[in-house]
Amino acid sequence: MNFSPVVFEQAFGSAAQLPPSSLPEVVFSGRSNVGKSSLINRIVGRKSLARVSATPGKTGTINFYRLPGCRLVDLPGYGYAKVSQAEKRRWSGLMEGYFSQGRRIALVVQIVDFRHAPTEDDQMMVDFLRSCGTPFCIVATKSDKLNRAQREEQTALLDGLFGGPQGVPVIPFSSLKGEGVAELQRQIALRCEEMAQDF
Ligand SMILES: Nc1nc2c(ncn2[C@@H]2O[C@H](COP(=O)(O)OP(=O)(O)OP(=O)(O)O)[C@@H](O)[C@H]2O)c(=O)[nH]1
Ligand SMILES: [Mg+2]
Repeated sequence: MNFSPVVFEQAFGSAAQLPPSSLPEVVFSGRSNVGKSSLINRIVGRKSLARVSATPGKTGTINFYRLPGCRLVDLPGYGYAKVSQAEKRRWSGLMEGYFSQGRRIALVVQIVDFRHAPTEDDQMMVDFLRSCGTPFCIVATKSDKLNRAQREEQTALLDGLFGGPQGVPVIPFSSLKGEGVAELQRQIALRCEEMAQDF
């Protein structure tokens, strides 16, 4: 699968605006500031396709990027404490809207911070993904910030929570260094090709 001919399509501020799925969708989910936009840029090999920010909560819309064989969907990050109740409601509306439309989701890339234990919100998101039976994988990003001992400890923690024989792939990742890029691209291509047969 070729990731370079990617184009930004549209940003949606409400779920009602979303067009029906006409391509398999690959969804990027994670808490605010975890590194979703950086990861998208890295897997498509573009420096600034998705906006990266030092201040959390920058991606407040559902953003669609189009590739020949799929759409990449950048969801707004969750769990940022400093947003208003109204913003939180808008976020829930967007997420519930997106996931309740029977969209053709090839893969959800659930992104967590490799340095920390998954937050309650991360765990809720994973429980939700499990309950709807959507294919997903876990990406542990910012791997470049861990030393070897921390890495071993965090790997054991994440494998215990999400991996194992019945579990999902847990992919160590670094947008800075490029670790995990090829493996994630492989997962995306695999799921999209499987789903493409149904379109
Ligand atoms: N060292 C390191 N820093 C990273 C990595 N990924 C992201 N960052 C930094 O983390 C911060 C947040 O990155 P974004 O990609 O904007 O995160 P986001 O999840 O899209 O954030 P929102 O859209 O605001 O929710 C930025 O300062 C990035 O430079 C990584 O793999 N390694
Ligand atoms: Mg973002």
